[in-house]
Amino acid sequence: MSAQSSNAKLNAWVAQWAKILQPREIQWCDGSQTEYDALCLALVKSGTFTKLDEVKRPNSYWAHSDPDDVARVEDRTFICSTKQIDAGPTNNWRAPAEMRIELTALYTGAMRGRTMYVVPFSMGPLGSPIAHIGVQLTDSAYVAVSMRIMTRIGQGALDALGDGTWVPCLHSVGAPLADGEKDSVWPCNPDNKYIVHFPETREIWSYGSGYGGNALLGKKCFALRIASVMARDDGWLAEHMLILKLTNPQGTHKYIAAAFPSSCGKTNLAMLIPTIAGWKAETIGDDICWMKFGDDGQLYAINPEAGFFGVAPGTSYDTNANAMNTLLENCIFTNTAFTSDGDVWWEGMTETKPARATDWHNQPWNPNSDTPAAHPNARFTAPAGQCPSIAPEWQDPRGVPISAILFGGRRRTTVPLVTQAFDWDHGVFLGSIMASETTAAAGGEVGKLRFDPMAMLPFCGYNMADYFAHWLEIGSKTTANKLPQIFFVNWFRRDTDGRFLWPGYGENSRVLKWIFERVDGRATARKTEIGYLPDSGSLDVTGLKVTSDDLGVLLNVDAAGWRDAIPQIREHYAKFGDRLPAKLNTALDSLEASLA
Ligand code: SAT
Ligand code: MN
Repeated sequence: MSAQSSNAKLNAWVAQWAKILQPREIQWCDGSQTEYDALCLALVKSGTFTKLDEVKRPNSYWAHSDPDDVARVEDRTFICSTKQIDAGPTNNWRAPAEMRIELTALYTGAMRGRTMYVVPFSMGPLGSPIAHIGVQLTDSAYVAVSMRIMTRIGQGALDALGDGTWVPCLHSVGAPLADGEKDSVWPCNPDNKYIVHFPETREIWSYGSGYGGNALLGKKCFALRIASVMARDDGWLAEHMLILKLTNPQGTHKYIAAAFPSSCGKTNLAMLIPTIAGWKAETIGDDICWMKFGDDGQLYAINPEAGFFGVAPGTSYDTNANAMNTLLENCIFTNTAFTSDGDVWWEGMTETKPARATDWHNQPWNPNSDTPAAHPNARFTAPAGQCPSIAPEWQDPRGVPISAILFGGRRRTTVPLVTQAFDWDHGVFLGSIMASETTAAAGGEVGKLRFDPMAMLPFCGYNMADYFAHWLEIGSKTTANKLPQIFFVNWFRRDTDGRFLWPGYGENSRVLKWIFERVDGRATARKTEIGYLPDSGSLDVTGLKVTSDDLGVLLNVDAAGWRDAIPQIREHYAKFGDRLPAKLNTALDSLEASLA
């Protein structure tokens, strides 16, 4: 059965693009299991998918991509606002009219020989006042089935849309097929990728890539870049944050949102198993958080997604048992290894490596091979509903009230384990000066320190200075006691030999406990130049194997390190010129003065 739309504008839009893209046929996706299974079967036939052993991992598939299509491409990502200044200094900008001409030329005939899938989807629970609808046109069946896991697709989304407006999302892998031409296993156009956003008209045009955030347009393109613009215009927040529910031994719970750059452990934190007795953590979302004000003046959050697109390498029963148990069935694995017994494997999954496997290049691999079996940005695509730690209210259309917001990056030095901001504005300041070492989630050098404010550097759809102003503005929309408290965290501190000082993973529950109790006004803290830090004794370290020297470093203000960072922060701020909110410069001046 194919989905049907009575939205005349939508039908006209689809027809208009079909004329340009010239697909062999058009398939409206209804989101049913039957449709999903048929598409997966077709992907097996075309060689894109290999079905995993039905007993070991039912209803699951392995895919390996083109080696030139393995991650987000930030240098090919564009914000096409009318004025360049509105894209800001951190985004690539191109004039919209020019970009439309350039891409329309590429889109012309781009779907020849292929099916165009029309994928209506809801970001957020169907009908939630916090949710929004998109429709993606794509010539990739891999993308269509992935969208079914990652979002709520099909007739339900069309019904929620009614005759309303949607975010149009165009996607082509840019690899038309001539008559009788054999398709490649991972069609794409590596030398011609475009991930384009038109913020003023809220449109997404993507071309040339079939991987992750480049192609599953509901995720970074819509839920962050376009949604951040919608949020600015309409007074809410669209953020690169996980959402976690934390319950104390007395049965009281709070919801926490936390921003970390890609591949810095959001999925692990979202599914963490506390090591401290009596505490319970549950998952609402692992990547994106949309927050709108409720009638009571509090910020309510939904996870706009319905699945996890998580980094596979490093995921194991030790590091993230809830993720491992989410992956038991109904999943797609991309760029992991495929084992000789019909399952998947990646570095860090098990201590013993499989004796034989097929690596992500589709080549024979064994433990003596000198290349990794899985690509460092290999991913699992898994339905959120099958995560053992998923909170019962994860699809509550009203969202969940957020009590605390965490900002964190990968920092070897300087940044303490946890710091509480003095107030909302100071928290925005801390978020704006966040920096992190780069990871394999995007093309480019790995391990390089860069400013990544609020973990939104690659995802903010407008001028980041205006984004800071919007955050400050949000803080003035309600009374201070209704705003989430803001914290700055760093699990990644190392000593000079590169050894991690903090064990991370489940032990991060100790930090979450301190945060929970700070929000309640119970845990004690000392006021420092950079914010409130845990008092000696107020961070629960019972049973923890961390030396007091290491703890000292983790909870110390490295005044010299911060002093050294000030010129870099000034340089970072200078990029924004006079668009930067004055409050942030004032906060930096007072930090500098206090450190002197
Ligand atoms: O953008 S992706 O979804 O491919 C991964 C990420 O960067 O978080
Ligand atoms: Mn992400």
